[in-house]
Amino acid sequence: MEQTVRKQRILSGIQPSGTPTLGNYIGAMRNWKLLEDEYDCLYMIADLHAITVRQEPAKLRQQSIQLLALLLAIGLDPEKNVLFFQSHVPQHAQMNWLLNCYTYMGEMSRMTQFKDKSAKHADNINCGLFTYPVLMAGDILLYQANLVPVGVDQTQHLEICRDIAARVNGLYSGVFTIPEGYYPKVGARVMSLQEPTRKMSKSDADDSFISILDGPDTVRRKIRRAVTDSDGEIRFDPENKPGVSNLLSILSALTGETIDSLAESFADKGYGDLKSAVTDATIETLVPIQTSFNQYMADKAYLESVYRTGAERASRIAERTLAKLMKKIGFIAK
Ligand code: AQP
Repeated sequence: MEQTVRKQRILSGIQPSGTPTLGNYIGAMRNWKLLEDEYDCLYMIADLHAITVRQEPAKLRQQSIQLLALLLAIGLDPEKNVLFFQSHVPQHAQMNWLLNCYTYMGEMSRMTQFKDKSAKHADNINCGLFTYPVLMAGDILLYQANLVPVGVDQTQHLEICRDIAARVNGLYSGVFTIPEGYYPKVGARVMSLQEPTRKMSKSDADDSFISILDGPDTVRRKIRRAVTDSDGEIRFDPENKPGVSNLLSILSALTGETIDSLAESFADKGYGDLKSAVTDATIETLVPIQTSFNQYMADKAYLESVYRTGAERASRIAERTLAKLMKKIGFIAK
């Protein structure tokens, strides 16, 4: 008799806190496409996470719908992948409360993203920013995800998710699958063009990142102005030459050539040559995505059908896990 083996499940997400950067694309989004046949994938637009930092309502709506169009534009098939808005699946907020009661203040206060973002938004250090990793843990655990494809900036959050899952399983056996991180080999941490010792972020100053929707002239200008150093030598040395190393990593991620072979072929060239190669590779990557993005944005009814179906499919899975945990904790079933 033929047996059907359930594919391993993947959950990942991205916040609509701006337009995705080349870092989001290389570190996370483009890998999602590579996984869609082998895994059972759910990709979420993490709008609940986005409000840990103040968002302008009209802009948040616009960025959210644009992000959905971008996920389609990078080639994600909405039949194979469940694409949804986090706020459309209420189980995320419910699970968040439950898991908050199984997470310690000390654990949260060690999170580097909390420290970074509190420093950046000193006027709005809210409780949501503090418990962001608990919401994220719930996102993953609700779907019993086996793998979570993310950039390395999320390693600490993923570890906390695993700790919380193990703790809950220790109290009430067999509730959650313990997930593993899935990191890209190249480009897991794309750095800012202006401050190459910090990661590239979509909510930072405009010149520090390339947005997926930047046109060729903007890409050219931003890469021309990217910070390098004054010794003029092209080699991969992130500690002493963070700007040049970042450009080499981006080029490697976009062209598929190894960093070593790129460093060798640029060894007797200047920074201008390296920058123009990075510019060409970036434009070549982004233009087809932008063309497809514009087509999806012109069809709002289609986008709506994708996110409605996505929320229904996600909700069905999430409800099973939520109900299981609530029963184990001791709540009376509805
Ligand atoms: N610079 C980066 N290099 C590689 N991967 C990155 N990711 C983010 N920045 C880089 C990965 O992108 C995915 C989605 O991230 P997110 O939007 O959920 O949150 P984030 O990590 O906080 O991304 P940003 O761009 O820095 O957003 P803001 O500015 O709003 O905080 C994740 O898998 C992340 O690892």
